[in-house]
Amino acid sequence: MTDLLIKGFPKGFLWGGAVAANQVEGGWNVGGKGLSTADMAIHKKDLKREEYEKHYKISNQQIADAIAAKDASDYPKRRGIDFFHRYKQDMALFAEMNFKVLRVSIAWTRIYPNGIEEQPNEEGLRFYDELFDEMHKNGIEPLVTLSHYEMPIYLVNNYGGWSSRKTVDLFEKFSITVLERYQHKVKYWLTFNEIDSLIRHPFTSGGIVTERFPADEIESVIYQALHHQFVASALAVKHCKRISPDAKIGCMLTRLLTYPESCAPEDVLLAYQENQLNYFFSDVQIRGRYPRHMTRRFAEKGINIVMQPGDEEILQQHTVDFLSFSYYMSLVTSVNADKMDKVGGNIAGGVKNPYLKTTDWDWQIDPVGLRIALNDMYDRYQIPLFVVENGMGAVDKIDKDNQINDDYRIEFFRSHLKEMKEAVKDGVELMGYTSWAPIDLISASTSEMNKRYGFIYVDQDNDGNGTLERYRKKSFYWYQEVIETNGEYL
Ligand code: BGP
Repeated sequence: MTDLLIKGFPKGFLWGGAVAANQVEGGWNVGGKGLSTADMAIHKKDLKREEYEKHYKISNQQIADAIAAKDASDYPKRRGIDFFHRYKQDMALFAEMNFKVLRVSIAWTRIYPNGIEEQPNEEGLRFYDELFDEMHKNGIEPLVTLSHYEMPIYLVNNYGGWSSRKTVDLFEKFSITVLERYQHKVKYWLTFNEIDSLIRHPFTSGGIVTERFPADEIESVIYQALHHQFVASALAVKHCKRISPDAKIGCMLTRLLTYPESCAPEDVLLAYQENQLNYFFSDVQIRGRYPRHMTRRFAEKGINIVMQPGDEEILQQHTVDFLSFSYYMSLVTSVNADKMDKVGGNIAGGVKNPYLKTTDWDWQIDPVGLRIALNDMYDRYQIPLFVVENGMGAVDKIDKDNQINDDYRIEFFRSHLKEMKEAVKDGVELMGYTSWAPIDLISASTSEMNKRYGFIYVDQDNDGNGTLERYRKKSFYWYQEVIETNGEYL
């Protein structure tokens, strides 16, 4: 038995990084690209960092103003970090760090600018062809997310985004187009980024403008939209299996590990229920059905999911091959939360954990939580796992010689990777690890540039000033060595 003891990361472990089209590409109005929800995200400079919800929130007026705005100045996601033009240079840097995999997403609006066209936009398709070719040239395997926080604004304004069943059909068509086109270039696919996030930011994840629906119906609308994404995800799995039988396709969850604040059974039960709710999203995509506890939750909230005949079979028949997830923080809950100190986080806030430090953006740093989460997920599902986002946003200082000594970032990753390695030794089947993000990019929640995640510094400020030059941070060399030694050097 002891000869079966796992000593560390398996051979072929997929080390790399993760980005999303709308946060890096830029080129918002070139190559035939249509306007997306991400192009509506104005940088609200007057807001405090911790007011995440207000950063996300969008009104009819803001959408109209954004559509009328003809440049990128107030809309940082329109410019990204100009990856659209500089990806070759960036790929060389990723290769220098020894990347085996890079997670990217495909902007739906590059392929179908309004989501409804008969024929796909060849120029957009060609861009991703060239991007994937460049990855392969550098020995980097693409891991591709079909939907990462963007959709055509046309579908939002004409159909109500994911609240409409019609969006399922249009997304299915988009999925088939790209699965067919890239079948010989992409072996790893993800369906929806953080599918659970629809309940936290309905516009960013689902194209739902809340003021367009009666306030007392909005929760039902959101869960209906989520059902549509579950069905669309299952259909993408179905087509992936048909088109590329050897490819692997996974779902993607924001893993929000929640601890009870005390050992009072009421707190333990509450934490249990919050974890159960977090797993609802992966349960559907892995087990192929809604968990029974949701029936009670829906009934108590007066939510009635409308299913079309055949939906249950679709969910049942087309489950994913692996579970990928993001892990940034852990949470604490209590029945007495109202009276307790709180922490921020755009993902979720909650009660402050006195044992943990926080990032510059008040996210609780919990490496041991990653080991717990990995073990817990693997025990639950018994399918391979993939960490596809983990990292810390920080304010970096660049000195006059263009050096960035980001020891805090090295410490963040070192502590998390050590715990991840322990989980592998515990027996967890783990396919790979992609840091968020290997290069500085535009923040999903606040559209800031100064919230830096990368091993590579990008010379651009919150207002879009800068040369866009790339500089290697100290953490760049550290991660390079981690990959070179397959995680032995930590
Ligand atoms: C995840 C998203 C990413 C990413 C990350 C960090 O929820 O999938 O797109 O941005 O969070 O969040 P932020 O950019 O807001 O710091």
